[in-house]
Amino acid sequence: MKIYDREGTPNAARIRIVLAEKGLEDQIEFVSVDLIRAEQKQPAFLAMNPIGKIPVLELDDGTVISESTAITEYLDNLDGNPTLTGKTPREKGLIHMMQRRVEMMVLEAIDDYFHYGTPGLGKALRPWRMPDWSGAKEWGERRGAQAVQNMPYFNDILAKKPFVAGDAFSLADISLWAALAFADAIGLPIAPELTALAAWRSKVSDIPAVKNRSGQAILPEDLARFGA
Ligand SMILES: N[C@@H](CCC(=O)N[C@@H](CS)C(=O)NCC(=O)O)C(=O)O
Repeated sequence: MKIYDREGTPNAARIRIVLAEKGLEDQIEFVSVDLIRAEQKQPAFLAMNPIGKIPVLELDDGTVISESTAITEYLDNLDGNPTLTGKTPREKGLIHMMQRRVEMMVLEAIDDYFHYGTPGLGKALRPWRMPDWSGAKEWGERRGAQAVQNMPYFNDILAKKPFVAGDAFSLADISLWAALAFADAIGLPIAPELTALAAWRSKVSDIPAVKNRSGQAILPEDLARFGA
């Protein structure tokens, strides 16, 4: 199997955690995609994923699966023991719901802040993002504020439950961990009063599949290096 991604980005981190948790790392060939030079927007990549984003999983028979959640579902079910996306209908429903809340309330808002409120991946990608860039920065900043405003929701959940979707570590935790690591890297840390969220994050950071993984984004230094 091949995974097209760019190490250090939040969605690549999600899949790499899943691979480690499922013991599948040695079955994957990683292909690095040059996001700053917009390789993900070129015809060869768009033929695999018309959305123009990493990660993409390519199976040995040529089947292509994109979207981190879909890739996770595939990988999680390979051994017939889906520990990350739920075994029972109840578990599946709750994990799906909570992970989607994480994406909508935090991850996607942080992503918008990164791409519109900061230099993001550089100017080369702007034509694929918005035809007219005026007002983009303000909108991006509002999305960042929205992500920060939504963090207490997860703090309240984690004050009552050990993990985002209940008693067990799941895709919902992986998504929230990656979102918060990304947020931290671009200057949106967890507020000090959100103690349950911070405690949950340090607990999840100690899980072997997560340990020592950074949620760093592509930072201004990278852009400068690539002259973007
Ligand atoms: N919904 C997608 C989001 C993927 C995504 O946003 N990928 C980012 C990297 S973390 C990307 O490819 N960014 C490059 C771009 O937007 O051009 C998923 O869950 O896989």
